[in-house]
Amino acid sequence: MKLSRKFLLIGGLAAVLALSACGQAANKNGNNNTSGNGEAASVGKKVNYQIIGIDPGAGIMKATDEAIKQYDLKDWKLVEGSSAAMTAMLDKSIKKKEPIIITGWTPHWMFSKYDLKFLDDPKKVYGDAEEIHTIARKGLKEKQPVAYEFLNRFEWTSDEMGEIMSAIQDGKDPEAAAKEWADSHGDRVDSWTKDLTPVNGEQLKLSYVAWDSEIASTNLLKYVLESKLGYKVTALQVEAGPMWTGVASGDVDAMAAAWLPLTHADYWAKYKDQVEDLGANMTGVRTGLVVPAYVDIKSIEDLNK
Ligand code: PBE
Repeated sequence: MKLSRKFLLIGGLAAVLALSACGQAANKNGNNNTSGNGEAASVGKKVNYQIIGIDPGAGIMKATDEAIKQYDLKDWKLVEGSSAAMTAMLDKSIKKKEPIIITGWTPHWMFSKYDLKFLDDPKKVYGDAEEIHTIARKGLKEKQPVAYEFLNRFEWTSDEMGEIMSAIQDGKDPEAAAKEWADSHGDRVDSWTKDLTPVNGEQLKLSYVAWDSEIASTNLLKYVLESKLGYKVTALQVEAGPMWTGVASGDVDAMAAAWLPLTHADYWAKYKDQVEDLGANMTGVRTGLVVPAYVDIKSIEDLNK
C-alpha cells in the first residue's frame, strides 16, 4: 500500500516535471521569432494543415506526396483541385493577408502579380532546375517534316512565356494573347520558322493540360503553326496522363509540356520508348511549395513542428 502510493507520487512528480518542461519549450519557441517554430505551428493551424494542390495528374502532386513523406509531415494533407481553383484561393488569402501554402511553379504569372516565395527544399524532393521538353509522336519527322522541324527548333525563355501568361491573366483570350505576342516578336518567330515551306491545310494535333504555363505555350505553337506554316491545328486540353498517352499512341502529334527530368519522371519512364524527345523548349523552370512572402516560414522543414 505504502509502496504503491510512493510510486504514484513519483510518477505524478515525473509527469508534472515533463509537462512543465514541455510548457517551457513551447513558450521559448513561441517567443522566439527567429526560430520560426512557433510561427510554423500557427501557420499549420491557420491553414488547417492543408497544402492547396492542383489536378491529381500533375507531377507536382506526386512530388508533394513525396515531400509529405520525406519531411515527415504526418498532420498535413494535400488537397486536389485545379490550377484555376488554386490561384483563386491564393488570391482570396492574399486579399485577407491570411497564410496559405500552395503547390507552385515558375514560370507563372502569380509571381509577377503577388509577392511570393518558394519554401526551401533541402532534401531536393522537387529536384533542381527543371526543363520543359517538347515531345513528338514517333514518325512525325517523316509524316510532317515541316511541323517536326519547327517544333524541334522551338525554344524560348520564361520571361517571354510570362508576357503571354500575364496578358491572359489580365483578361485576354489565350488565342488573342498568343497572336499578339507572336505578331510583336517577329524575329523570334522567324528564328523558329526560317526557310520552312508552309503546307496546305494539313491537320495537326497538340495536347496540353490547363496549367497556365502550358496554356501560353500551346496557344503560341498553334498560332505559329497555323499562321506561318499552313497547318490546321487542334489543341486538345486533357489531363496529364492522357496528354502523354496521346503522343505515345500516336493519336496526338506532339506536346510542349513535358517537365523533366523530375516532375514527369513517371510518365517519361513509362512512355520514353514510344515517343521522341525534341529537347528542352525552356530551361531553368522550377516547382515546389510556395507561400506569400508575409508568411513567416522559410523551409518545408518548418512545417514539421
Ligand atoms: N506543373 C506545371 C506541371 C507541369 C507544368 C508544374 C503544374 C506538373 O506538375 O506536372
